[in-house]
Amino acid sequence: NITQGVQQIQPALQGEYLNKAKISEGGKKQRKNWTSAWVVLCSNELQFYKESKQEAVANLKPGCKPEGVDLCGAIVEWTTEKSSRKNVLEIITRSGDEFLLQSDDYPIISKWHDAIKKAVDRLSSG
Ligand code: I3S
Repeated sequence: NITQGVQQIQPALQGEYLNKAKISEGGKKQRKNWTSAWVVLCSNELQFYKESKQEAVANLKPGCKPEGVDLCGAIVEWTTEKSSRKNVLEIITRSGDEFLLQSDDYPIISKWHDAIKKAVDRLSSG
């Protein structure tokens, strides 16, 4: 049952809307396209939903999963070079996918930076 499956996920950080752009896939540069995504941090992955979780649950079709980013071995850094926007966080996965996360609100994005870094550190030490 999908609803149960989604509820079993225990987020390390509750969902929040952040601006997101995927700029590389498997090491290959992609055209940047900023969108607003509902972001949830679980123990080993970052999940992107189009809408807040409750709505996402209702919209999930059997077999459909949110877009998940494997944080194991990922690199998380602030970047001032990959965008002209302020408060931009860069996440590079082990498989060479590269994402930018951004919020105009520094305390918000800073909280996500710290939590994602912590999750990555925990995964590499465990
Ligand atoms: O890194 P880029 O290519 O300068 O990123 C900009 C572009 O994606 C641009 O769209 P076009 O590809 O249609 O020109 C976006 O409108 C800009 O927002 C991107 O730059 P910022 O600095 O906002 O990340």
